[in-house]
Amino acid sequence: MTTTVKTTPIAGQKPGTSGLRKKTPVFMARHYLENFVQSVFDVVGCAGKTFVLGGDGRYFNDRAAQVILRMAAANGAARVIVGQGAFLSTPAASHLIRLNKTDGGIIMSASHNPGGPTEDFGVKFNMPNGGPAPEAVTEAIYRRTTEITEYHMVEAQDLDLARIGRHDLAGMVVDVVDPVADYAALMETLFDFPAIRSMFAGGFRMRMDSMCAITGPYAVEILENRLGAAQGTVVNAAPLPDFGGMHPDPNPTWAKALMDEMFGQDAPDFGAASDGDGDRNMVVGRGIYVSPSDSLAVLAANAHLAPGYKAGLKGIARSMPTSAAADRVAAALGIGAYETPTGWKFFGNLLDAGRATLCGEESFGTGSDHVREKDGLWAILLWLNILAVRKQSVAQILQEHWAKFGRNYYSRHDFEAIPTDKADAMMAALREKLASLPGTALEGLVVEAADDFAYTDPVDGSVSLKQGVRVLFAGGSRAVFRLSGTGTEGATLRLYLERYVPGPDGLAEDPQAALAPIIRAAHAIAGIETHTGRTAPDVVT
Ligand code: VG1
Ligand code: CO
Repeated sequence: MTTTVKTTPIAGQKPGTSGLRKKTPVFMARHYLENFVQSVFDVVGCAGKTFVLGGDGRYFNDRAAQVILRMAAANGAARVIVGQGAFLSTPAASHLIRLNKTDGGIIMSASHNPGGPTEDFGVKFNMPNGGPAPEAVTEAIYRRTTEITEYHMVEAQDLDLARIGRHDLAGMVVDVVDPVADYAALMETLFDFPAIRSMFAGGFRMRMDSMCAITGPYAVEILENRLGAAQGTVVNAAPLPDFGGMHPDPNPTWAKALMDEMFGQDAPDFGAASDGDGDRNMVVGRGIYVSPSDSLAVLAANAHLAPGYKAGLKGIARSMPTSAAADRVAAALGIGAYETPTGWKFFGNLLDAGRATLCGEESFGTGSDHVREKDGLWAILLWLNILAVRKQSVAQILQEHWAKFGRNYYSRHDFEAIPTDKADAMMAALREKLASLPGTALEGLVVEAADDFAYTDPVDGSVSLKQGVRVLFAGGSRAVFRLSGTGTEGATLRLYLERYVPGPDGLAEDPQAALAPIIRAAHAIAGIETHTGRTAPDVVT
């Protein structure tokens, strides 16, 4: 039986950089999840359609899945493909959407944000191409949340989502599938598994930290079972509703145990970590950290060594705050380089149009046209494939890369939980003075240009304004300022810093030292302390 429930709009259901994210109790409050999901169905249509559903297993994932299924049935969906236990990594969900030619999917995740009864939850809609809904769609969903009056729900018992196979929910087909199998099969088509297997057989050692999040089962199956990495290579491999209290954000701060191991005595050859929903990756060599911007550039320069990319790349896209290291590779390869706003949704058109093959963000996101999300394990496997072919260490590969292309020293400084009004005032003041900045000299640097990044999508012509303030210094250094669109508490200021050194001298400095004048100049220009009271960042990556 279908019931129609009267409701009223709930303020603040505006999707951010990647879906709607709120504190879990907010999502669990009466009508909250239901209003948003009904708004999605009202905008994208539901009757007769097939969707994919899964999430990263965080607290409330299981309950939310049952609610979404009951609503899909009530709205007339024909079929929903669900990962067993309502688990799917974000890239695996993207793959299932594409593989089964469905009408899209709903992913339950707040990604790299902590999970648990008092932490974060999130929901986002992905399109039939497997990618996050573009701004026009998320805007329409948001508008719908502001006018919603009712939602629909069938009355039924919970489905047993632990049982793989076909189920019926009030006439709607629910196919519960193994969350790993199709994804692992896709990886086998892209990478030289026999070569990686012989590398492991030859004694190559790896540490993979799944941070008690969704990639555990994927990493155990692919790295240990299929590629022969030693048992126990994957740690924190069981997904937990609160991520075991970890902050599943793979960076040197939150994946500290991995960093300690990789910089310690008897470090393995290669280390990696991934985030809550499995779309991010951090890569570490023995005694050397690989910045995500460098990782994108190295992967682009070496992708042809993997079977899935042996024909070469069509183009490389990066988000604006990501360093220009990948642009230098694109120039050397004679292929297109694209600069997009932050967030994977901006890569979708370039990938669909065949303009870009590889994409990346400085925030530990790398991916390709195999799906329409960034993909943590994919990046880790591409690194392994390159290591297996080149038979060099991560450190050697990085050093040769910098020797050839020069080095883009890079760092991101995050200032978290700033009162929103103060962060907004700082950005407004900065935007006010942009026009007056060119020509200003400070800290031995001269401002060459300053603007607020605007993007015109080359495929559909859509325009996105105010995507981050850029201060460009003579000589190719820059500082970028933007406010996070994924947080759930106050505002987070992201300060992105970059300096290019062509070499051969000066390629082996500590990034924070190499960037010191730019850091000081950025603080002075934006008046970070005056506006926010902060003198030092909370997280440095
Ligand atoms: C952050 C990152 C951005 C990434 C987004 C989603 O967004 O900076 O590059 O695409 O998270 O990643 P923001 O607006 O907070 O800077 V995930 O792994 O949380 O889906
Ligand atoms: Co993520």
